[in-house]
Amino acid sequence: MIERARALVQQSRAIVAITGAGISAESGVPTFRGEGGLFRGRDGRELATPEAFAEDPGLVWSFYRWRRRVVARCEPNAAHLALAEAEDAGRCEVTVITQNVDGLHHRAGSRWIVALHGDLFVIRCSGCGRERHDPDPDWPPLEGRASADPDDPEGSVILPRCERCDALERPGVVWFGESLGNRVLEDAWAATKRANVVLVVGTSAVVQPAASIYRVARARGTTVIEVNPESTPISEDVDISLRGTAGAILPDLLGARRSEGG
Ligand code: BV8
Ligand code: ZN
Repeated sequence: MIERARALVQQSRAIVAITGAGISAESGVPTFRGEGGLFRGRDGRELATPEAFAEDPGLVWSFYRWRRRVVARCEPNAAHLALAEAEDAGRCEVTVITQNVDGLHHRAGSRWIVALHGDLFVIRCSGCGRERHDPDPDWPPLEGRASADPDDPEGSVILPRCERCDALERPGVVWFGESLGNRVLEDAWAATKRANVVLVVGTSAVVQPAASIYRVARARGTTVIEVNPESTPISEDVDISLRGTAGAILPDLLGARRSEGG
């Protein structure tokens, strides 16, 4: 199967990789599920909602501050690097359509990125919508003292306000119940239509509409290859479903040099 998948990828002129939390698992980024998905005992999916932010913006900002700090310490892994190197080599067009908000594809060097769900390091005003990039993981600032755990001090954050209109600033991500920007979905569909091969990497294929983007490729007879240690709801529906980790399989498929010591 891997030989067939590698041949299809190597002869492709345009590759799309649809990625989820699993591609960042080997970098140590906690996914929403399992033990990593809890913050102060709350399920991450509960906190990633407009309702939670309206009810307790300080708790939601503490959650995102914690994730910014954890992610800032993580490094792109061999899978991110393989995609960036394939794009850089110019042998074929590589577009990354990611559900992740950890910024690791960008830090790996990928440039054609469709960030479906936004970015942890983008801050948006909940009033006027002004967006800015803020790489400082120690932001928003804390009031009072930090506790023993510097990643999650008990002290609450100072709620950030927009310089322009004084409304509360929020994380520049798409929460559950919020619609994705039309622009990102159109970009995702356009890239997927152009692709000869679509890789679906490290996603449980549950969250919509991200989980259905690959269908655009299926409808056109484009080859879809899944990479995941576990089977998912789309495993039966794709051409090739490779059981394994992204860090092991992507460098093999994309013919990239292994990262130093990777
Ligand atoms: C919308 C940003 C409506 C925030 C995120 C019922 C049915 C269908 C849909 C719904 C429904 N009820 C509600 C909905 C809609 C909802 C949804 O899909 N809910 C799900 C839970 C059923 N969707 C939405 O709300 C979306 N908006 O629908 O709007 C609308 C329409 C019009 C007008 C107004 C409104 C918005 C969804 C976006 C939410 N934001 N992130 C933040 O991060 O803080 S979602 C977030 O969770 C991620 O971005 C990602 O999308 C998702 C996590 O999923 P995965 O990435 O797949 O990660 P997961 O942990 O689940 O799986 C990891 C996988 O990796 C596993 O398969 C594992 O085996 C594998 N793996 C592990 N290790 C490795 C590996 N793979 C490879 N290598 C390894 N080493
Ligand atoms: Zn504003």
